[in-house]
Amino acid sequence: MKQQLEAIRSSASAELAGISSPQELESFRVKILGKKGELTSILKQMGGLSAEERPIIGQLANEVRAFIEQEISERAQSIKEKETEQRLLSEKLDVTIPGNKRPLGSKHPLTAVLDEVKEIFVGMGFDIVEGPEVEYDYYNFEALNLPKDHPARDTQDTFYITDNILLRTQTSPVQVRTMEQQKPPIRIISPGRVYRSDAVDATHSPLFHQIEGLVVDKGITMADLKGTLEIFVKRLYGEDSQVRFRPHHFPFTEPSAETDIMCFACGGKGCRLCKGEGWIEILGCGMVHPKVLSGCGIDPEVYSGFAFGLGLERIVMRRYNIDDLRLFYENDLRFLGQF
Ligand code: 2U9
Repeated sequence: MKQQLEAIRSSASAELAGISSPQELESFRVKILGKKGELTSILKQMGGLSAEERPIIGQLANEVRAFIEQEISERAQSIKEKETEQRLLSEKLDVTIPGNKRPLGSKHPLTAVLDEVKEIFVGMGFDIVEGPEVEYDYYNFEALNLPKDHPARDTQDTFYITDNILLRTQTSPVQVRTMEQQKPPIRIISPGRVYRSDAVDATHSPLFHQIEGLVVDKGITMADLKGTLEIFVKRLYGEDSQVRFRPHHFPFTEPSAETDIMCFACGGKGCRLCKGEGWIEILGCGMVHPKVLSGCGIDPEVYSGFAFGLGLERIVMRRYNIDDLRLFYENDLRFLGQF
């Protein structure tokens, strides 16, 4: 029995030296010290020993057990250290390697110019108001003095959802809703998406953006309209810009005008950009029609107002010499990266 114990002790050391994983180590422990292990089965035979032999063998058995436990724990420790060392090696982080540069985005040109326009009007005391893109026929047409037989109301030009619900063709419904809810003075711009049933080409899109404005108060005149829009144009295009107002017709304003800016490419001489005109149209405007005011619950005998509207895409196309409207909606980074 003594020899058996000595043999276990000496073979344990050799066997442990070849063990390199915690799983192997556990199997080894079970093989020697477990319930059915080699050392345990020897201890079970101690009942057959004489009274003199039993304490000697018992002591040796305890020594061998303590030795093997110690060896196992040392081996466990060294396996753990090796593992940590390996992990540290494989997870080594070189903080001096340059990082992966994330390309910074930029504002879409429509957003950039819209932000400029907003800032100019906010600076003049206007509020920015938004409203639904799916509208009632009443807010989009009826309230704006567009009679039932007006060509804009044709299904060829407007996306109808039902007989009286449509995709707004202008942002004017926002102004109508504001007038219904708010007493003058009113000073607002309403930017947003509008929809027309147009086939897509370089200058047409079924979706585009408008910025409309409305001022209503006591004593508002055409002089306020001209002064406000002249300041706007000079802030957007530069203080040297020249502005002119041409008579025009809109059903919702009376009198109405179109506003032109002297061509910034040729200085009014006439060139390709202004098609030989010397002037470029940038927006439409007028004094709000008395029928529109009274329809919105505002007494035209007490109050008057002016309104204007501009197409954002056209402004941005001219600003950056963009010749195809479709580029705005394709999200091609080669295009967007230029702004
Ligand atoms: C209310 C009363 C009047 C808004 C106006 C224009 C003139 C105009 C066009 C510019 C280019 C539309 O995008 S475009 O095709 N708009 O010329 N818009 S006055 O007049 C209003 C709006 C609301 C209650």
